[in-house]
Amino acid sequence: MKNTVLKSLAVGIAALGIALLGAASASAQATLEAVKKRDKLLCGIPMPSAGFGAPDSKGVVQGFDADICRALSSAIFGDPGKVDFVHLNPNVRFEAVQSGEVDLLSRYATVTFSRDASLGLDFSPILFYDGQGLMVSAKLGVKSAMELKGASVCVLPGTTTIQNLTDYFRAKNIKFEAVVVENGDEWRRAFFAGRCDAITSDLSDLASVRAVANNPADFVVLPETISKEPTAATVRQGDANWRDIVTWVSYGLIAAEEAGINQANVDTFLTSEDPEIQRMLGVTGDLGKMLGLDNKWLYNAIKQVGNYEDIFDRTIGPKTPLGLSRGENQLWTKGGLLYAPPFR
Ligand SMILES: N[C@@H](CCC(=O)N[C@@H](CS)C(=O)NCC(=O)O)C(=O)O
Repeated sequence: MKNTVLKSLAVGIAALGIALLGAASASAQATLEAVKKRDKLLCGIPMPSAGFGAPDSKGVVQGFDADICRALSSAIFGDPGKVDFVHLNPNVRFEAVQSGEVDLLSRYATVTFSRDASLGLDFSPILFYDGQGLMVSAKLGVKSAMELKGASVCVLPGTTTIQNLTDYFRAKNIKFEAVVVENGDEWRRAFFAGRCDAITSDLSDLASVRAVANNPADFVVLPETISKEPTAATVRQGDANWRDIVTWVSYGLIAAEEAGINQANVDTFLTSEDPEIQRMLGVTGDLGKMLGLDNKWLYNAIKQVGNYEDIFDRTIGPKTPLGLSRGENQLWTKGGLLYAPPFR
């Protein structure tokens, strides 16, 4: 009798455990399910920002950040076009993730300890290694940040930039005046109109600002890099499956470049005898299914959007108006920092 009670209690507890596990994995799948049900990915990107996410003459948003979301859309839907882009000012971007207004911020934020530990956010692997710099008008004749004593500097609120600049200049005993401009467009305009002596942001962002100037040669980026700004995609904390999807699509773009698989040649790799390439492209194994996606998830992303290099070169690389070189954003095999774990 006693035994039977104990047994049924044990069965009951086990059933409860399984039910709880089910509930946990159901809520853990919430973002992917919501995205599939909506038939659209909601992708947070910067305010129109050349090279990262700005509409072209036909109104199609082009840029590195836009393409990261297109790659995700391909991995989820087999179609790069199922993305709605939401342009967000830096000071509202994290709330937009927390509230579910967007499914992610695409490569838009620097990974920092406090953002990770206190804002209910998680990050993908680093998609772009950057650092903060300063840009001035060439006519100012300034050659170094050390010459900016008493200068006014245009900054965007809700970014890492004001704190970095304050810390950097304090250590050097340089006083400056922060001119805080809420919106990206006005921030650029304020600088071009001479409302501040210098503008500060991530170096890639300064290249983007310079690229849209009437005459880019009128502006000079100073030689100092004053911080580390490793940028990544940002997701809500607590949805492990969604984070895995954003993580492995990011790694997949890098791993494809390392394997020599790009948008133009991906089909020739479908007959590759390399077991890792077979798994990556969904020829063998179930990697896609493990993420809740089709096994062709990464094949579709590469075929429809490209590998990391394709995206970089098309949007911000040496042949674009931003003219950025790969630098740290080169594969580890070529002296850079981009490294993807194995696909097995
Ligand atoms: N990486 C820094 C700076 C962020 C930042 O300023 N990002 C740029 C885009 S990469 C921006 O929003 N620029 C304003 C604009 O382009 O409109 C952070 O995460 O706080």
